[in-house]
Amino acid sequence: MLLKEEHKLIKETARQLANKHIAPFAEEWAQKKQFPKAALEPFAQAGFMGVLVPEHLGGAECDYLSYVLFMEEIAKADGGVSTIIGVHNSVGTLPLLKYGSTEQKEQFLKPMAQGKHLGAFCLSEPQAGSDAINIQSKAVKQGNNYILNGVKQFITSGDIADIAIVFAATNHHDDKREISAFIVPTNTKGYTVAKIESKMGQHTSNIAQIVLDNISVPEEYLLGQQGEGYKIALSTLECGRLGVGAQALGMAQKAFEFSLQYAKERESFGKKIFQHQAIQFKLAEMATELEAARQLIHYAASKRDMGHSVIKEAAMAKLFATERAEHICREAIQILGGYGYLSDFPIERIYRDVRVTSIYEGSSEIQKIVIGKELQKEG
Ligand code: COS
Repeated sequence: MLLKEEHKLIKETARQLANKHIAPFAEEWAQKKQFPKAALEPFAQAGFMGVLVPEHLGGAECDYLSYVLFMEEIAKADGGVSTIIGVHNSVGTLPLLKYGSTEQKEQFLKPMAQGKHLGAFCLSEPQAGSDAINIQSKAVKQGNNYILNGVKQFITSGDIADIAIVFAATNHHDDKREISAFIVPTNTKGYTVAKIESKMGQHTSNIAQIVLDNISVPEEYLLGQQGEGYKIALSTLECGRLGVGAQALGMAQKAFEFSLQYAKERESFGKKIFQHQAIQFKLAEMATELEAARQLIHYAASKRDMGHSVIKEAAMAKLFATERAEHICREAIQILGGYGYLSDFPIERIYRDVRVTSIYEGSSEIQKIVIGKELQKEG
């Protein structure tokens, strides 16, 4: 797929912003394990905190192809920051965009799209990640309010977000479990950041364990219909997965470019290491995998832009891009040899950052289940 001028412009704008406002500071943020929310301001100014949200609601009103191009560029600058921005733009704002009432869009989506409020997505729990239907958090109706109790796990930006989309069971009958989605401002009494997890990579982005301790929200904060939560979660994850594929692509592209440059400068056995066929074959394979991943992602995004469901295509794009990205980063380190293993060079960090992309928003194994389910329906 070749890009049109408008898409090239989005990519270039995102690249410039990321190079100016993320890349130079990412290492310092990662070392401190702290991300200053103020760093999102230039992205808000450009409309990139509501990439997919209509202009009248404060967003940039871009299509999905623009979104994945944008995400690739942000991830090239830093994987962790791309997760914060990606979660906000996809599973943070999309449930409100697709299922929110007019009032909910005005009250919650607009300030999110304008970049005034940051979003989080509270689905996973300590004992239920892939098995999302099995979440144990409960929401009980009391008068005109819902009372939420439970524990949420691996919540990106759980500590710095302003608005959380929280999923909880509104009944527990085994034959027909009912999950509902709620809008929870994180300053609501009972929203408790219990723990910031220590992890392998993406140190610019925190994941938190959130305890829902008798949180009371008015019934107006129910998103969609009661019992519609599982569908809301799965449909927003469908699009979120496109963004995660693009993140993996961006990180791998950065590792590839660094190793290519290195191979053209470093000498061994009397010539540039690029001239050794062993190295050239690696780079040829990496470049091919990158392009294949990019085409899968762009195809899925474009098909979505034409109004089609992309359950299978988004799963394929995420599966392929995230798995190959890890391989590309591995090979990039191999090309740098011992230097690739040092923190002085960026690739060991990218390798750690990219690892989680084949786990979050649906692991590779879940993507295969999703693809398999779709294949079963065909012909
Ligand atoms: N868009 C709209 N609706 C969708 C949808 C989509 N992309 N995907 C599923 N649905 C709907 C289905 O149509 C179905 O609705 P009905 O009950 O009205 O028919 C409902 O949602 C349930 O779909 P399905 O029966 O296919 O779901 P399963 O329980 O079989 O799904 C898996 C099982 C494992 C695929 C699912 O639980 C899943 O994706 N798990 C991973 C969750 C995840 O990504 N966790 C990480 C959280 S973010 S870190």
